[in-house]
Amino acid sequence: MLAFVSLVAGLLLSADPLDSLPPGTSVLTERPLESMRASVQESFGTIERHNVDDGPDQEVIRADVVKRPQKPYDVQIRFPTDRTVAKGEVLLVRFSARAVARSPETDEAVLTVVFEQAGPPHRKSLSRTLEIPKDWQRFDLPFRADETLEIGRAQLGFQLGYDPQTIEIGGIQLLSFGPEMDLASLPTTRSTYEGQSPDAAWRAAAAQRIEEHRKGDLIVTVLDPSGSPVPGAQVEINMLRHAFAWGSAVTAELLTADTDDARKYRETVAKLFNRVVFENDLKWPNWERTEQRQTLMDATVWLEDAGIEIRGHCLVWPSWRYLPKEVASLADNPAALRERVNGHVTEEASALRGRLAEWDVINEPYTNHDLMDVLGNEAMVEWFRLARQADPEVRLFINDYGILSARGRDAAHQDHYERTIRFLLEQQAPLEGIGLQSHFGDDLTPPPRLVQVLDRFAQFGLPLLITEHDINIADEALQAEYTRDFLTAVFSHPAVAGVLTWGFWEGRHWRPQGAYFRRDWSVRPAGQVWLDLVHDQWWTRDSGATDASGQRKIRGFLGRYEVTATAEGRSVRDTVTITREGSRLTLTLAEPSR
Ligand code: 9MR
Repeated sequence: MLAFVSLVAGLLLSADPLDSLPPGTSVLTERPLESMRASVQESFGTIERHNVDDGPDQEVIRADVVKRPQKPYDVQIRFPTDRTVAKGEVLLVRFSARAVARSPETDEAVLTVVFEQAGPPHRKSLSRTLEIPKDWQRFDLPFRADETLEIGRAQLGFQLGYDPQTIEIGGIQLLSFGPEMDLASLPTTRSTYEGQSPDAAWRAAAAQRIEEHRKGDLIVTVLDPSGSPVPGAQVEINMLRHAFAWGSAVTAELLTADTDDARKYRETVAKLFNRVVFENDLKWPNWERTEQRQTLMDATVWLEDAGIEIRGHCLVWPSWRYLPKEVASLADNPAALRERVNGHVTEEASALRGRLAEWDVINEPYTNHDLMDVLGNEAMVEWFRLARQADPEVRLFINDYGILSARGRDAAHQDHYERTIRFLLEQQAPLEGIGLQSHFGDDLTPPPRLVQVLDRFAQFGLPLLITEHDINIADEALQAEYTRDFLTAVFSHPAVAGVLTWGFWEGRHWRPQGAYFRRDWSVRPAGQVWLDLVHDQWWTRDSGATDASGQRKIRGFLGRYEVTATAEGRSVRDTVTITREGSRLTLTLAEPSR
């Protein structure tokens, strides 16, 4: 019977080639709308069944959001599974949707589709945030189940709690194709973002800003031993190092270990990056493990020798769960707690004095504020002052997530960050830089929006740093495309001082599919984008002859250069830094030897 049904379904579906799917079994009840569970508080909007005459079904679901709740899942429809889903099974969510009304403020309509555990912690095998167009569009989202979940223990969810919007959803199916199915053979709706097209308007503006803010003029003058200009001298100008920080999170262990992977790891770090941040080694609980100090110090020495700057992450991550366990036991004793935290800031910052370029003094204060809840916000000011006393040269940063990511639409998070920065500056905390983490899922922020958010945080006149960039999506082509656009947009913004990716190798990455290099060290397309942009397109190499006045003039990316001039069989070489103000270098050829 089942085979017959899928055969008939297959025949019907094959009318449209886009529709054709291999035979699968439904994981939902026969009429999903009957088993639907809607959850929404009245103040946020309504969810109703609704009849349409041009939709995928006669009856669809209409969600009307009138006010943005705190979390997307505060407005949600769920469909419990009607059979057990086994780990490794290949599934496909298919549905159609249209936006009847878009957010008046952002002109967007979005929803997140999840396949997850039906109860806490709601672990997800699928989570996709999609932009919904004005007219009905069908979405196909194939995925593999990460775990076995008995009938009813998993659910398909549509989260709609974004800015005010009205979205209709119909034709909902969740099909299983068993474990053998090739995921890539199923239809997939790719994520898109505004500004993705090759002729999008923001590109020319970004290219112009890059030309203006990221380059400087260099005049090389070649003189003979008597001080006269030498026309026609051959001059080679080679970039050695970017002024802009291009970096990654690293682990002390792999910077010091004696394995093939560790050697490859170090080689890659030295080739790709001029700044790094320890992913975990400097966090307070890790720092307390003094038996690991030697590895950390060895890694630091290796980096110093390689000329790679180090940013410290992080002195205080103010949530009990990120602090050493016994710190929470001081929650009822503010004086002791304050002393313990202050003591730590002074101790760690002093121990690393002179070795770090930057410190994240505070990490993620929006979500993590247990310490401030007990000690007051003034405690943050104190941590900055103590860090400054302990290490007068290091640049002091604050760092948070959710500012540029997720379409740059988390207004509450952004507002809080702005308020916190303003508070610290008003209190004269020595805050010198603003970290924007930039972890992305598939809700990719349109590049023009990135620039808007960067403008907002540039108002303080402090350097902005992209501290933890990654794109955790399976679609490698899209990942590469967005890597290119993200790097271009942030490099074009004059307030941005650098970009660090949160790890680069799949063998050591918190989101392995986000890594530039696969486990076997083959490069993913996104990694190739980094190489092409940072080491080619934005890297200056010049070669040519001096003009009649003995000069060679170029415009090059800001950074350090090696310049070699050759004439009449003699060569002279020196280094120079190209700055925004423009630089000059005079090379004097030696007397010919007799
Ligand atoms: O990638 C880090 C992971 O290995 C750690 O287990 C985790 C907890 O210390 O922290 C991760 O890094 C986080 C960073 O410190 C702050 N921003 C979010 C990062 C990813 O969770």
